[in-house]
Amino acid sequence: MAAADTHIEREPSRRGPSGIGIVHLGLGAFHRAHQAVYLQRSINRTPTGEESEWGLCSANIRSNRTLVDQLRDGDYRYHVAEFSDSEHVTLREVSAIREALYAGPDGPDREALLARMSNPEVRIVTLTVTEKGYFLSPGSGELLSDAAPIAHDIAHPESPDTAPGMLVEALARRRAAGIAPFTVLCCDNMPHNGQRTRRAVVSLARHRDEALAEWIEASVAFPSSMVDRIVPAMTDADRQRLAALGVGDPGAVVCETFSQWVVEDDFPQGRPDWETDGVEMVADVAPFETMKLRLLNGAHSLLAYLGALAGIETVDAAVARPAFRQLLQHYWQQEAIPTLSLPDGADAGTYTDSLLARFGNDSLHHRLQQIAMDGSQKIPQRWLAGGVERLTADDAISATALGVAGWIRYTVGTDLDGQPHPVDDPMAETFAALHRRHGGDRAALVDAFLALDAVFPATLRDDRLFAQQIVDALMQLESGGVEATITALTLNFSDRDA
Ligand code: NAI
Ligand code: CS2
Repeated sequence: MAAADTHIEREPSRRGPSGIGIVHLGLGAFHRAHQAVYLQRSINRTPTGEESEWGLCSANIRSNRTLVDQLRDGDYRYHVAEFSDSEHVTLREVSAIREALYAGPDGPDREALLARMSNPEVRIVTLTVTEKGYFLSPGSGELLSDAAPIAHDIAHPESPDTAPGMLVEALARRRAAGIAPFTVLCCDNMPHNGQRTRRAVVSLARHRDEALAEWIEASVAFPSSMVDRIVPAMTDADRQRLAALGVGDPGAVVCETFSQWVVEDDFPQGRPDWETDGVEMVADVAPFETMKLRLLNGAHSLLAYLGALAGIETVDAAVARPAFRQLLQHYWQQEAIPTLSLPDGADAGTYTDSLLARFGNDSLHHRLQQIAMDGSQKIPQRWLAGGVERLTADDAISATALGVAGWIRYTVGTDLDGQPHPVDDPMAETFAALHRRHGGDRAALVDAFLALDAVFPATLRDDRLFAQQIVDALMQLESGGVEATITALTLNFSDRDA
């Protein structure tokens, strides 16, 4: 895209003095484009000469040490390039991050991070460490205490490697010093993400000290939140097009203009006045969370697996095809929307129409491969929880069955033309073993995947009609291709927006 054709709005950041009141774990693209932007709005409103108390210390504990060093070298300033379309972008400067740390197992900053989290000025810890970063079984929600990083943190609680481990150690230090705890705010795409984070932290603490676990249970707030902004992983092409706009900072991110944050208002130690900056503070996030996870993320995952099998690269390229739009409408109207208790005032048709427009934004280049990663951690809340509700009501879930068939085929590691793609998932080795053992028998393969109780609830595992639907869809995909299979599924379905 030529810079000259682009309408650019520039939003400089105000960088007044700021204390550090929030620690964030997971200094990734989404954090830089979402939570940090809301905090920048708050800082920009702080009267000149006054100090904001809500500056950020943002840390990685798993990857991307380079970014930490680059942010430090760049005085923590970076740009968020918000594209409404390929000709219109807002270049928003963000300087809300005041400290960046790399506290990975091989990193220098673990003690600095724990000290910062134990500082009484820090009153909130937020997280975007991906669904797998909590080491909870996607199915049961129980702590995976046998997972190597968790086993490490059980054995070495004062030098943790995991996000739950960092939280437990910091809380233990605050308790020992008589310092009030911080509020823990999860910003990952999980249902009831505050309760799930609580479960991971309390379960891990229980391995260490029952009294500490009880104290956390009784004293620490874990509000849930629903977060929404499409922030694709940066590519070299993104960096080149930002350079053409005069943006060269290594921390820059590309995203859509849409942004939403709905947060349960439970912050005993206080919080920024987020309402002023567009955050919706509510008593119960669940209706917002379930709607978004099943309608946006559930559709994303359908596009990811079925689009990838068809050799399609990006979200916007997939929804440009009528068959894929028909599939989404079928899934939304027949399978997902009937399971929802919508937030007050929300209209499902308006919401899904807006999703199609957002998915069609061709300036984002949102790769299906990124969405396809970690499917074992995503499909339970995106498809399967709603699927259980529909099957219990004796309603067919053919689009969900097609999605599962597409996911199983995707885990082979090639598209339908044999083109390879990575299978980036904590359970990738398990999947490979199942394909080796059952690859020649589609029914046995599907039963073997359905028997993965970390992913599939027993209701779905035991439903023979659902299993047969998956087998049929898998064979249709492999014999007739993706779009023919979708068309056959949706043939008798009147589509509002095909
Ligand atoms: P990213 O790849 O840019 O960053 C991932 C972050 O997670 C990195 O800081 C990495 O160090 C950390 N991480 C990964 N595995 C970890 C582990 N096992 N333990 C601790 N930290 C770990 O990805 P991005 O875009 O920042 O997304 C992160 C999460 O944010 C997503 O998984 C999702 O839950 C949430 N999110 C992302 C959106 C997006 O469009 N990118 C939108 C809404 C939510
Ligand atoms: C995507 C999400 O990568 C994925 O799994 O479905 O990151 C999606 O972009 C966000 O949830 C949008 O808010």
